Amino acid sequence: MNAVSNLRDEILRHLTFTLGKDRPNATVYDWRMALSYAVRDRIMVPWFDATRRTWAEDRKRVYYLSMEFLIGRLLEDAIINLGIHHEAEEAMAALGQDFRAVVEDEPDAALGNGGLGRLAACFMESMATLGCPAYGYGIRYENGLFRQRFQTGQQVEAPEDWLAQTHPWEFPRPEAKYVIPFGGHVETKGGQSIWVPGASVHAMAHDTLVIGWQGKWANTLRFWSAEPTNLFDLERFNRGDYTAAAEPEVLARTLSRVLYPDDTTYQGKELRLKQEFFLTSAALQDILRRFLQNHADLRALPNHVAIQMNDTHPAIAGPELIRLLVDEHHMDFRDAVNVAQKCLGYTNHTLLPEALERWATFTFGNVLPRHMQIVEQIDHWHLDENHSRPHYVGIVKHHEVRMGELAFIMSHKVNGVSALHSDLVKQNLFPELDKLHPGRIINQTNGVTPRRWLKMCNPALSGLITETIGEGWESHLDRLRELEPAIDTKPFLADFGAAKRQNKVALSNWIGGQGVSVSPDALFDVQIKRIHEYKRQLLNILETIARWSAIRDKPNGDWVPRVKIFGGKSAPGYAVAKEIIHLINDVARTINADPVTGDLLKVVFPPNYNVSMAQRLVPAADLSEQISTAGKEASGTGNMKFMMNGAPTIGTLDGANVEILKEVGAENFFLFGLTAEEVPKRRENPEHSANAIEASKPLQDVLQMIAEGRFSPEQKDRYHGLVHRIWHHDYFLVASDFDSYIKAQECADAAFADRDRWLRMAALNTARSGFFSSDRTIRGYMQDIWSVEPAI
Ligand code: 26Q
Repeated sequence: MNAVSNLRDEILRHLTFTLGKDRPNATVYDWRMALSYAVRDRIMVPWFDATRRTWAEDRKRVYYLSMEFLIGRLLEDAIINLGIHHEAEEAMAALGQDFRAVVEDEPDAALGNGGLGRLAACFMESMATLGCPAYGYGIRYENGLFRQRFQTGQQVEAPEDWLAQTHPWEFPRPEAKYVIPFGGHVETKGGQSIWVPGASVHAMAHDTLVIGWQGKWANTLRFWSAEPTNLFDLERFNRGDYTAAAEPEVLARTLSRVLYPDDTTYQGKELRLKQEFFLTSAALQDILRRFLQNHADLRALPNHVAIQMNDTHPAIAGPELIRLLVDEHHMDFRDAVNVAQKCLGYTNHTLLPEALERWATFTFGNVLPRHMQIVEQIDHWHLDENHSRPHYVGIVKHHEVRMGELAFIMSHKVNGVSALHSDLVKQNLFPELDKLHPGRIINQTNGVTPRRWLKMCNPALSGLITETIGEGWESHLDRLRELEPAIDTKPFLADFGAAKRQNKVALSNWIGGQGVSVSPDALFDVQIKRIHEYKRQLLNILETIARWSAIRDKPNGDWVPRVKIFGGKSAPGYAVAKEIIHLINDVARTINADPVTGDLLKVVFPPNYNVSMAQRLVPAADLSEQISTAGKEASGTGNMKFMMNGAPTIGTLDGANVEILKEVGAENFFLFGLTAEEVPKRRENPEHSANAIEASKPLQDVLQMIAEGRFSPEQKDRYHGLVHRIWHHDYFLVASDFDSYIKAQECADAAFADRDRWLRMAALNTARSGFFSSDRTIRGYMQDIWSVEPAI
């Protein structure tokens, strides 16, 4: 009771003295801010303690460089990790406020596109939980990932403005500011290269605190915002060059303005390269400054600093670190390469050729002339060391700088993000470099934080877990295995089913608020992720149509009611993905209005999928759709969230699905489709999709319905192009996997109809999900890549 009234008093104090609001006039926003400040106050002591101890013990620090941190909401996360959830709820109730409404008033910080950015956020939380001294470095985009609306079923983008309101979780650090140079040319004096930049901006730090589980440790997530070095170039101005005089300011205003919303097709935009250098240079200058505060010899840097590159986006870190060491600290080039390699690690997240970063040497040389020289020097040095290789793969080829090869050569470890993916990185992406540097490529299977993705988003199930196996599982997720004996008992399964049902009822109400009524007794089948051809939302919607058609043929059949839930954004310029969104919405409109199928089939696609929406959908899911073309999804992390929350997977042998299947057992997983080995073989037959369609009556019928305009009566030929592509250019093998997918879906229906069997499967998914905690992943990075010890 005392704890509650203390917190209540602190909230009121902030309402009055920080926000200047009188209770009767306070809005939800005011209450959220007051609660946020009261909670934030409690993180200060662990935060300062952690920083002080790291200094005092001169610990090695991890620096996680990422262009994306998809952190979502922070208030409830802080409350959960501080262990004050009950106090906070009761304090808000005592103040006459609805805790959920207050917490949900917070806008998501959407500084990322999807998996890669969310992984960075989970890693930050796990590093804080494990007491790994770490800094995240990112860009403080003024506009995060765009907001999505549907207009006549089509995606429309609007700018996102998370900073429109005060962001209570950051501290501006005007004293932490670095000059970031761009362009210009390089002069040589006495054998030394001197970069004479043509422009520069300032990078200014904003620190966000990251609190670990139980508040035992806290780290810093440092976001850089760009500022003009001088508002107006007076010299140019006085020469009468008025517009040019404002250029530096324009560059600064655009640099940290917006997140690139494309997560699969690399476009080679100069501004993107500038953003990447901006982040990387600011981070490295900050790292060296911190190191030099209590060390003198930069050759010792690798003993104190581990730098992880989240994909190739910060891969300019290699050349930039060498530049700082050689040009500014007068280290010998070979020594600098050696130091940089020992510090750097590179995580690869994709095999898709269209996503690999390559910069035209023209662009690269214009933006970073000194780095262009260094890249060539690295290339020559590496070639010298490995001459006589028949298939030598260089960094610069065909007038392009290949960032994957650069990151590989500059790192002491390169890792993939699932067992299958890491094998494919070796075999397909860097086969030559793997032979030159055996052992450099390793695997670190992704994970997700169980604090946000189980404890916080699913209080019903978390409560049952704690009742069953006691406290402490949140940071020792392998302990979920202790649930297994209970799974064979009726009362536990009944409670497990009740928790799931509670979540489904809550979701049904929310979906009802969006204008579609769904029954919580139906099977909730969920596919939420970015819209991409390789992820095959198309396969899912084709199956939906086949199901609709089958029910209509036999309306009194013994059907298992389904709700198909989709969520996700398409890159704004990705026309094919946008067409798939349109089709899903058209199909939803048609099916949801059909009285024949009624509650037997509903399709919902709530707009603007984001982290907070995922926290709503995942706990209520019965079935997790992970149906990418085998070999294309590096890992997936949504798959792990569903598993933890007791939703079995229907999926292909792709990414981390392979490991999920291994952990949970084949009898608790709905497997279908071609394997990563079979996929390229199938493509060798140019008729593969026509053959598959001709062999499948249901697929023929589905394609016929779409082509006839059944779902687009106002424009009957709307999907002619789409249907034509399935027949003749089906690169992602939707047709080839269709029948096998239908069968797997029928197995899911049959399993769901047997309630006890289903509950057992679902509960076993939770019980066997311990491996997918990001704590396990981070321990792997700490041991195999960073060589750092936990401080707690
Ligand atoms: C590159 C150049 C220019 C502009 C943008 C980009 C860009 C941005 C984001 C390229 C790729 C991304 C994001 C990739 C991504 O999210 N990959 C996912 O990473 C997850 C975490 O490892 C995996 O689980 C997913 O399988 C993988 O698709």
